[in-house]
Amino acid sequence: MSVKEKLIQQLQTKQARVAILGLGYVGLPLAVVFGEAGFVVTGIDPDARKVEALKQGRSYIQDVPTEKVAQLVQAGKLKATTDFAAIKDVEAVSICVPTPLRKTGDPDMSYIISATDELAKYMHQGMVVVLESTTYPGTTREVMLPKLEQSQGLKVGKDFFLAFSPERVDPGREDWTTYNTPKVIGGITEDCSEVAAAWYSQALETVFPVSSAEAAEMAKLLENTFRMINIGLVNEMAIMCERLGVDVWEVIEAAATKPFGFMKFTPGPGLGGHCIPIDPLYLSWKMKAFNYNARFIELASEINTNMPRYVVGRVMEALNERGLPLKGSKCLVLGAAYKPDIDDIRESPALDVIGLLEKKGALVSYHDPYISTLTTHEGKVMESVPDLMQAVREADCVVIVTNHKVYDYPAILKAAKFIFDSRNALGKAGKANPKVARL
Ligand code: SAJ
Repeated sequence: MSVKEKLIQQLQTKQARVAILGLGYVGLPLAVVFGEAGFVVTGIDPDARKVEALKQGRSYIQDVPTEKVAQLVQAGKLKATTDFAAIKDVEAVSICVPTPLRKTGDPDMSYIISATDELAKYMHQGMVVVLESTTYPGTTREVMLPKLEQSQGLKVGKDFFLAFSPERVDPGREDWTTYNTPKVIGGITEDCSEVAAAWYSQALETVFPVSSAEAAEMAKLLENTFRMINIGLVNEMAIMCERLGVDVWEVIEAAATKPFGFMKFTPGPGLGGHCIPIDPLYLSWKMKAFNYNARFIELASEINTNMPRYVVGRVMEALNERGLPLKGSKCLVLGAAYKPDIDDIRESPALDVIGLLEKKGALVSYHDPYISTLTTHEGKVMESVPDLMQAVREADCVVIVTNHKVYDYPAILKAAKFIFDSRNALGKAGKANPKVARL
């Protein structure tokens, strides 16, 4: 029996032991899904607090119920450690580590490199390794493969199998989960694709094999670049409609009645989160090495990055209309998270809006039911105002930045002196209302 056949058999009988490197919002749900499928899973993370929590059967990820973790730990299906040496006793490894951008806009590959260096120390014949972290096309083959082959003199596609499978986790979503979201997977060689797909199909509802790791890496970037560019387009539509004196929200609602060939996106104060603003820049960065300028990505990024400044300019104009200089005006920013109904502030445009308002001399406060405190880009620590309606009444301008569902918008509209609504949170009540201006 070849190494490949033996490994596939171990995977299909769930005898293969699994390790997940990186136990964040991608790795922990994946560890649970493999555990629930019947594998013995060892979660490995340098953060001892995460490891301790899991050992105690506790979840720290919103989407993973503690009961599930406790059950798997109890059944001996889920273990956790900070020690990468645990890899020497497993056959299947999935890497789910962060891939942020540096301040310079270059990819920060340090997490992938350190995880791969650790993994390389313990590589042995009969292993399958899958990278899930979003990255530029070529990472699996150019960065990971040499390290994994050189350390123990193993040959990919013969002694071990290496693939890429993009994570598609959308924190807080309940309809599409790690288990039922279709999973693209592509290997360094055909046999790598086959072995990796054989592993993942034991635990996930739908696996979609592609011919190479690069195809899988690129599929992920297409998914998120598609979103970033369309958000950029609709933001530019908002700017053009304002110049034309046309209501962009009405235009989008009308276009969205088209039952085919159109997908609705909505304008806003900018692009937040750790995926959409960042992933496409991995692609444009990589293309520079091929002397190719990814113009759509650059332009959309420019438009999206400028939206906080555009919103602050509109607030200044609106206050001016009411005889109020922005300088010295009390501005209450409503909603600081990067998107509605979550507690994540990473790359949130609210931080840019607050900083720009303060730079113009406005007296800025914020409220967000999910974000009790925040630190602005300028390093200022702010607390969410304790009494929302009092703050609304006292503000010269309420700037709706993130339209959380929990807000009582009719009450806010009634109590406010003036509102700039960057999300159409007020809906029809905000249209042609003298107390409201909107994107
Ligand atoms: N945004 C707009 N207008 C839109 C949609 C989004 O301004 O029409 C803004 C949001 O306010 C936010 C940013 O863009 O600031 C990103 O929003 P998002 O809805 O794309 O949410 P994310 O960043 O959580 O994206 C994730 C991604 N999931 C993965 O990468 C696995 C993305 O691929 C999903 O499509 C998205 O969730 C989703 O659909 O919820």
